[in-house]
Amino acid sequence: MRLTEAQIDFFETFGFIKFPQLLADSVDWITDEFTKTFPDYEGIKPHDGTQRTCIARFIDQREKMNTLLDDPRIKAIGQTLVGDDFNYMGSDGNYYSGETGWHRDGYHHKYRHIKIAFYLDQLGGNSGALRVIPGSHRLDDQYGKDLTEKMRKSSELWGITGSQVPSVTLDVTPGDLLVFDHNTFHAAFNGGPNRRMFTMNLCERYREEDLQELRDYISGAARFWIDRAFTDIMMNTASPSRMVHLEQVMANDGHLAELSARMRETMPEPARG
Ligand SMILES: O=C(O)CCC(=O)C(=O)O
Repeated sequence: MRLTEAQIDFFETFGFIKFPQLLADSVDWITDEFTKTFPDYEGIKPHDGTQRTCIARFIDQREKMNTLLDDPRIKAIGQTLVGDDFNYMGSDGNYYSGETGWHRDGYHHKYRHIKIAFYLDQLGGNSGALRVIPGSHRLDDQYGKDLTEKMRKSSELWGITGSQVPSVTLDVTPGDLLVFDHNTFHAAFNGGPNRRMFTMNLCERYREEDLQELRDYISGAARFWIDRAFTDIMMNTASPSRMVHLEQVMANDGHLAELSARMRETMPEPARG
């Protein structure tokens, strides 16, 4: 499977795309695995609905979930949008509570980073569905620059709340996949205390001269107190074709354990996002 030219062009123009019911046949087992991952994860408090609960390396935790990285539909999204030899850049699993304000996940000029979001509840604009600002991934545009400066000041500048900022709301039914460029501004409003969602992040393979940039990105994972970018189970069960998507990060995460050790000394608990 490859995305169509129309899907690619839509993504490149607007910075996001929805695939309705692409994983409809897998929702039951994915939801079951999602639910089982939280109680099994050491060091995390049960979700009580007052704040976000987040597990990093989420699809890495259980062998069956690892196979999402081998799923032809996920690979087709990755291969079409970030190249045949794309890097898997980790995953997080969440019980969200309440709203998520407007933000970008990155500010990448050279390499495209994408997020694939799996929401496991039916959501609309009044119940925490993801909202995106079309075109906001275009950092080269004056539009993109204006948004960078202004998005956090919507009430001061425009007299409106975050939920009133013009955007597209991506209603979801479990089985849909939402894909967006990390540079795209996104948010969620009116969510309940237990929104279930996990992500997979993918990016273009970095060129040799930019590997320090990749290592700097990987450093960000230290806040989750993890020693390697991927779990042993994800790496040890990898087929040669999965390994294509792991190898560049595996070769560049040697500094993570030391950084994580430092984070453990200064943070009361691993980051929640
Ligand atoms: O669903 C949400 O609350 C926000 C998701 C989000 O910001 C993200 O995954 O980067």
